[in-house]
Amino acid sequence: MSRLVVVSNRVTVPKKAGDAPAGGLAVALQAALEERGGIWMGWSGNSSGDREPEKMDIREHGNITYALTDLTDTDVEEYYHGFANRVLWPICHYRLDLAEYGRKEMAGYFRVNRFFAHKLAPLLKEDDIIWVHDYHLIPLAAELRQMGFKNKIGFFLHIPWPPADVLFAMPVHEQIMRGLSQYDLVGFHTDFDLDNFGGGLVREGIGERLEGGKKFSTYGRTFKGGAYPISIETEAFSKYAVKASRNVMVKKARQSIEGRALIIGVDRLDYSKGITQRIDAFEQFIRLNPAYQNQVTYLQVTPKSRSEVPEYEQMQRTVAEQAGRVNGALGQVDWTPIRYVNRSIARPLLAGLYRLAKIGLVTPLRDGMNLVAKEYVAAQDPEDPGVLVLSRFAGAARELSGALLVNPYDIEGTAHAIARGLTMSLDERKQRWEKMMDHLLEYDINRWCDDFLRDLTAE
Ligand code: ADQ
Repeated sequence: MSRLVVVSNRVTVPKKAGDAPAGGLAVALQAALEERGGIWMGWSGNSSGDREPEKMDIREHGNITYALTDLTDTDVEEYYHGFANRVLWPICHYRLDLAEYGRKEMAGYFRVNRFFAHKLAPLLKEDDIIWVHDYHLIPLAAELRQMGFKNKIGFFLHIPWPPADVLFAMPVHEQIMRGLSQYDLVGFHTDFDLDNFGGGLVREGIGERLEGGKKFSTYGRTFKGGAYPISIETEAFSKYAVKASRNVMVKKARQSIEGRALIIGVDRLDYSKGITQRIDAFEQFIRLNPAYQNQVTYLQVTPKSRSEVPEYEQMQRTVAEQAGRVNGALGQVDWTPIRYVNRSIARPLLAGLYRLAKIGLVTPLRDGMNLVAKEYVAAQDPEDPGVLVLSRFAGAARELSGALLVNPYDIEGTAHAIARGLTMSLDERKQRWEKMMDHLLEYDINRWCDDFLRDLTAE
C-alpha cells in the first residue's frame, strides 16, 4: 500500500502518540495515515515575522510524520487573511459583495502555494498518494506538477462550490480552474457542488463532462470528480453524548434552564452561518407564540473567528448587540430569552448540551456540509430525540431528510419551524430521528475517507 501524504492549511498534531485529537476530521485522517504510514504537512499557525521561515518542524508520532512550517507576516496577511478568507471564502459562499480582490493578495496566495510545494518536495516518494485539503491550497498540485511530480494527487473542498455566474466574477477564476485541473480527483461535499463545477466548465466552453458526469476534461487534462459528503464519528459521538450528560457542567446547565425547553445554535462566528437571521427568527417565534415566553431558552454558542478580517470584527459587534436588544425587549426579570456565549466550549459540554436541547437550530445561509447538524443528531436520546431545524442551503440538508428544512432568509418560516419542532409528537420525532441516525451510522467519517481514497487510487 502506498504512503499517504496529507496537506492542509492547518495540521492537528497530537500531544503524544495515541492521544485522541479533537475533531472527527483529524481522527479520520490520522487513522488513514496510521494505516498506510505517511506525512501530514501544513502551516504551523505561527509567523516567522519578516524573515523567511527556517527549517520545518518535523515530528514523528508512530507511523505518522508531522511536518509544519511557519509563514512570514506578509504570507499570512496575503495568502491566508487576504486571498483565502477575503476572496475564495466569500465567493464560494455566494457572497460576491464581500469579495475584496487585490493583486498583492492573489500573488501572495500563489507564492505561498509554491512555497508549500518546495517544502513538501524533498519529503515525497515516487508512489506516495497525496491528498490536498481545502480552498487555501488549490494551486498546490499545479506547483508539484511543474516540479515534475507524477504522483496521484487528490483535492477535497470543504466549502461549497458556486455556480458559474458567481465564480466567473472572480478575476483569477481561470488560474483557479487550471489549478483544479491538475488533480487526479477533485471531491466536493454534494452533487450540487459537483454540478456547479461541471456546469461552469461546460457553460463557459472551457471543458467537458464525461462518463455520466464523473470525469472532466479541461486545459489538456482529464480527471475525476465526485461527491463525498463529510461526516462525523457517529457511533463514538453518540456514546460520548450519553456519557457527557453526566458531566458536571451539563448538570449545571440543566439546572439553570429550570425545566424550560432548550434551543441550541453552535457555530463559528461567520457571516455564512446565518446567526443574525436566526436570532431574528427566534424573536419572531416568541412574538408569534407568546405562550412560549419564559418557557424556552435559546443558547447560541459562537466562538470568535478570523477577527483580523473586518467583516468578522463587525459581525461580532452586530450579533452581541442584537442578542442584547432581543433580551432587553422580550426578557423578564426571571427570564433571559437568549444566552449568548462568545467562546469555544469543551466537547463533553457541547455533546451534553446537544442532547439536552429540544431543538438544534442549524440555519446557515450557505454551508459546504455543516457538522454541527450531524453532531446534534448523533447526540440525541433515541427514546426522546430533539428536532433538527436545518437550512436547505447546508450540504447536510441533502442527506438529513428527517430534519425540518427551512429557508434561513425566510424569518417567519424559520419561526414556524421552531414552533412546529416544539410541538411535534414523540412518534414523529422518533421516526425522523431514526431515519437520520441510520444514515449517519452508515455514512460516517471513515466511510468518507475510504470512499475518497478508493476513488483516488483506482485506475
Ligand atoms: P466549519 O465552517 O468550521 O467547517 P462545521 O462543519 O459546522 O463548520 O464544523 C464546525 C466544528 O466546530 C464542529 O465540529 C463543531 O462541533 C465545532 N464547534 C463549533 N462551534 C463550537 C464551539 N462554540 N465550541 C466547540 N466546538 C465548536 C468547514 C465547512 C463546513 C464543513 C466542514 C468540514 O464550512 O461546511 O462541514 O468544514 O468539511
